[in-house]
Order: sequence, then structure tokens, then C-alpha cells
Amino acid sequence: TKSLRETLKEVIPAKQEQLKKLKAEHSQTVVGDVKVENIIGGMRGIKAMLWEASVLDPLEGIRFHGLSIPECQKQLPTAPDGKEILPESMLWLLLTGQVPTTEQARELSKELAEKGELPKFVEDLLDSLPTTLHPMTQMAIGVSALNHDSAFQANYEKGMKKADYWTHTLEDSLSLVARLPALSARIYRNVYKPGTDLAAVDKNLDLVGNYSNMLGFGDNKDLTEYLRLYIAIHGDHEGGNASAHASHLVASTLADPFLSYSAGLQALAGPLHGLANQEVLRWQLNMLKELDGKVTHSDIKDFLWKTLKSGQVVPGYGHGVLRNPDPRFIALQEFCDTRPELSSSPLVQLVKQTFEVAPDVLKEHGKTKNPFPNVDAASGCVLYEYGLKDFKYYTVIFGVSRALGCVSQLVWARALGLPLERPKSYSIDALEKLIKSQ
Ligand code: AMX
Repeated sequence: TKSLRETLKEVIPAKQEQLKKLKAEHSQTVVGDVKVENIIGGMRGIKAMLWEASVLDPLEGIRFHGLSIPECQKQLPTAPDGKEILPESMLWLLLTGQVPTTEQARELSKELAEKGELPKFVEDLLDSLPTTLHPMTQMAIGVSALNHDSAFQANYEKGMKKADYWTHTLEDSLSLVARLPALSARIYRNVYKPGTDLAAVDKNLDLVGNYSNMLGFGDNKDLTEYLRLYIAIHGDHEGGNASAHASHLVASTLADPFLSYSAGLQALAGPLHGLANQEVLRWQLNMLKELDGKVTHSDIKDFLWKTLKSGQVVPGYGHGVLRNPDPRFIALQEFCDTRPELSSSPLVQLVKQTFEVAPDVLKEHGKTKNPFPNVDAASGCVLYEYGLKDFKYYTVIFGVSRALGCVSQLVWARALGLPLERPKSYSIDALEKLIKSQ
């Protein structure tokens, strides 16, 4: 069986060659144009980034190295006691473009568990933060501080060769992913369960088995399975989304993976991005309370219009790229449908009923380009039903997941020698001048 490092050593030269050929033959080939609407419209639609691990189709949704979510669910190894995708399998796929064998996935689980402890000073740093500080801010601080032990930074200072960049980036990336469960669970303990014991990293458990255990939910096998699925399928969503792009931009300065991913987390903490899952739950719980158990389609419709007329967005609906229901939303709905305790829950039912009503209301409202649910429409209600009710914490779980894609791209960016990002910007005056000169 080949190790992760051996597999990467094999696949990287072919990709380097492929890019070299592309550059030599097609540097001047035009693949799109830039309109003023793109410049003032958040760069939507501009084809401007190289991102290896996944590509998002507006209608079909995400594919990880060509594999759709249902294909990943069929092909990627699961935990010994589980049926859902193991995030380690997804990490292997994102990094190498290959489906790992069960043995390879187990080896990666073992390596991550062995590297999973936090340095003492990071534990002390997290313990010193006020519990009123948002868990996402705490997470970004903790991840940033892990750069104390960065192999990339240490070797850069010693003057390493460019050809060695990716190997040290990989070591940092694995160390970051390995430490996220302990870091994130410590934040959960400090904020929501102060004074209780925090389990140590168990060398025999997989990444999420450990995470769930450290969160205090180790006995809840269903929640652990849900977290595996959730963390695996949130892992990557191509490169232009705010967290991935922020992490990629910072990494392009040759900042190490810890600093780069800390920037990704800061972007994830915004309400239009990762914070949406906490907002969805707050909004659905308000709806449940206001409708007082008697929920009809017409009641939901009225509630949706009330939200829209008050000038707010419907959280969990719409997307910058997608133009269909998000396949990640569908995968999470299917998880709910297979479990009686979830399918009978009024909250889970409400999410489903909202999906039956909201697209038509949003179409009638006429603003959003995508009236369908994104992944955040479903993700929080399951956590809530399984007893993880502290919804300010939900984006941290997203943050554990999104690291898989961001660090994979980081390894590829260093292996392919991608340069510093530096797009051109214009002031309004300069843009007007540019338009006149056309
Ligand atoms: N409810 C009401 N109005 C919406 C809407 C929604 N769910 N989604 C978009 N709109 C509005 C926009 O606010 C915008 O209005 P404006 O012209 O007055 O500014 C208009 O429709 C056009 O927006 P768009 O091009 O369809 O979307 P976008 O690419 O600018 O933004 C997104 C995408 C996700 C930020 C937006 O749909 C939104 O705010 N959704 C609700 C929040 C949410 O669910 N975020 C999670 C996204 C997934 C994730 O990152 N986790």
C-alpha cells in the first residue's frame, strides 16, 4: 500500500507537466471577458483562479476531482463502525485526486490522531480568552497561533529550495487538520461546558470520532456519523468562495498554512458565508415558535414574506454560483429521511416544508438569482436535534471541514509554483476613464 506522501510524489510531476504544457500552448488563449458589472459586482463569474480539488457546476453542484457527492458516498471509505464518508478519505481524494483504499484511510486516521494534541501554549491561550468572544474568533486566533511550529516557515528561514515547498506545506497541513478537533473541542468546552473535563485525543479513533468524543458526544453514534458526513461534504466548494479564496490569497504570499487558513476562517465567520447556518437555525426556531406547532404551507409562506418585507434575506437560500438545490442539502436531507428520530422531529419537518414553499416565494420576490436552498438550510437542525444546541458554535464545525479543501489547494499551489495573487483594481474615476478609452 502506498502512503499519502508516496502517492503525492507520484501524481505531482504529471500535474506539473500538464500545467507547463498549458502555459506553453495556451497562455494567450481567451476564455472569457470582463465586464464593468463583474468589476462592481464582487467579481461574480470571472474565470480567474486555478483550483485543483473541486469544480462547481451551477446546475449539478460540486464535484471533487470529478466525483459527485453520491459517487463519493459510494466510493470513499467509511469508519469501521459507520456508513458515512470518512473526512480522512475526502482529504486523501482532495489532495491526490485518487480514492484511497480502506487501509490508506485508516493509516491517515492513525497519523492524524498521533499528531492531534495541541501545544500547551495554545491550550493556555484558548483558556485565557473571554467566553463571550465568538467561537469563530477564538478558532481563528488558535489556528493562527499554531504557526509557532510551522515546518514551512522554519525551513523557509533556513533557505529551502522551491522544489521542497510543497513537502513542508503538506506536513503543516496535516498537522493543522490533525489539531483542529482538539482546538475546536476546547473552545466548545470553554464556552459552553466550563469546568467539565475534556477527553484526550484517542490514538485509535478517526478524526471525527475524536472530535465528537472531545465535544462530549462520543456516545451518540448517530451524531458522530452525521458529523463525518457533514465535515466530508463541506470540505471543498471550489476556489472562489470567500473562505477558500481568502486562504488562497494569503497563502500566495508564502504565508504558512496556519496563517493562511486563519484568514479563511475569518471569511467563514461572515453572515453571508459560514455564519448562515447559525442564522438559519435561529430563524427556523423563531418560525416554529411563532407558528406554535400548527404549521401549514400558507403559514410558512406568510412567515417568509414577513422576513423579506422586513428587508432581511431568507437564510440558507440563494448562492453565488449554484442555480439548483445544493446536492449537499439533498445529502443531509437523505440522512434525516433514514433516521426515524429525525424524520419525526418538528424542526427537521419544518426545514423540509420550508423547502417546499420558499423557492416559489423567492421567485415571486424576484431578487435572488437562485431561489433554492444551500447547504446551510439543513445542516444546523440535525445538530440541534442531536443535542448540540449551541448554534453560535455551528460555524466552527464548518471551519473544521473547510480546512480539508483549503490545505489541499495550498499543497497544490506550492507544488505547481503558483504566484502571488495581485488582480488590478480601479477607482470609479479610473473606471470611467477606462470605459471612455474603449
Ligand atoms: N433572500 C432574500 N434575498 C436574497 C437572497 C435570499 N436568500 N439571496 C439573494 N438575495 C438578494 C440579494 O440580497 C441581492 O439583493 P440586492 O440586489 O438588493 O443586493 C439579490 O437577491 C441578488 O443576489 P444574488 O446575485 O442572487 O446572490 P449573491 O451572489 O449576491 O449572494 C448569497 C449569494 C448566498 C450571499 C445570498 O443568496 C444570500 O444572502 N443568502 C442568504 C444567506 C446564506 O444563506 N448564506 C450562505 C451561503 C452558503 C455558504 O457560504 N455557506
